[in-house]
Amino acid sequence: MREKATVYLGLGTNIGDKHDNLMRAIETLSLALGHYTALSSFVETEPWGFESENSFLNCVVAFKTDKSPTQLLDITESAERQLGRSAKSTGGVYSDRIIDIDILLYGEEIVDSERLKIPHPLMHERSFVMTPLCEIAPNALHPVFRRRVADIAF
Ligand code: PH2
Ligand code: MG
Ligand code: MG
Repeated sequence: MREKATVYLGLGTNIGDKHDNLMRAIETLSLALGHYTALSSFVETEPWGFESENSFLNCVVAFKTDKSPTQLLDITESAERQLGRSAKSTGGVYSDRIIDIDILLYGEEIVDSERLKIPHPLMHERSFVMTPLCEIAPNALHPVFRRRVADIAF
């Protein structure tokens, strides 16, 4: 069995009851991963990378898990489907969504497969990720840049 890794997940929603969507996502993830070890504030953010009249509610949540990165991806995708997310955005074309769950960091591992890239390739460019991540994990290491989250966040 692999050692437990601390994983950071970025959650976002911009339609429906956003607070409820985040709470239900965290509950659904906890059923598969156990209770979270850290949870950021919920922050209201403007849509990044696309236009929408619907602002986002974002947060970052941490779990300790012995699931592999791909098992973790299965769990996050299944939670998205359970909460009613139908389509995934493809090729950087974003749309309104009930819930999006992205794997940001998996310990200090780097994963670069067709299906999964960790660290999340755009995380450092997104304040809706870096602000809540920095709140709960300022000392976590970004294994590609070899820098602490607090030193990358803006
Ligand atoms: N997610 C995106 C694209 N743009 N903007 C905000 N504010 N919050 C998000 O979670 C978000 C976004 C792609 O998943
Ligand atoms: Mg996303
Ligand atoms: Mg996603």
